[in-house]
Amino acid sequence: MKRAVVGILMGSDSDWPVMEQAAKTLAGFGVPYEARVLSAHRSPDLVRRYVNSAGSRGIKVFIAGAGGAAHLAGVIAAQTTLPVIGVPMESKSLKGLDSLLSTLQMPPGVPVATVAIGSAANAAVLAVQCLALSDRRLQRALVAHKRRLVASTRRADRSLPRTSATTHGGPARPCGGPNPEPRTFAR
Ligand code: C2R
Repeated sequence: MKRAVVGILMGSDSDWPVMEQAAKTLAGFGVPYEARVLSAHRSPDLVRRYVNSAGSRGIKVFIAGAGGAAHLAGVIAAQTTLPVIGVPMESKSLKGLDSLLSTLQMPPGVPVATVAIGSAANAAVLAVQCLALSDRRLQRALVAHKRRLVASTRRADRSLPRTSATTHGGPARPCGGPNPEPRTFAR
């Protein structure tokens, strides 16, 4: 088995259903990773030990997911020169705004590249983009990824009712807002 190059860390195993999306996305790009539950609050020494040994073990990028007072990504960033990508978890009381701000609002000199709330898959794509800077295979895989995005958007575009005529005289869009202009341009 290849050595992990991405460390996926999370503050609790309750974060795994979201962080699993990062793992699956990395696997889709053929990027080896390791996933750990480590908490800056609950197991600070383990975080320090993990981060201090990560670079020499081959880790090149960290993805850190945490919720609420989400300090994990920042604490990792404080102790490494490797890039740290933060995933703010959606939280019950504040819907993830607490996680977002505590992951994102780092002091000057210690950045955490923060993705949207719960966007673990995007964190993985960003990690792949970091790795692709020195990896031609991953550069090609990212180009293919962009092509898939275009193809899926085109499919969605084709399946939309185009004009009021195609929806039997009803509104072109359901619920509420003003009808959009009929889209009559050629594809
Ligand atoms: P539990 O579900 O275990 O109670 O955890 C976790 O990321 C999780 O979203 C609730 C939430 O606490 C978060 N947590 C942090 C940190 N450690 C755990 N924000 C940390 O070190 O930042």
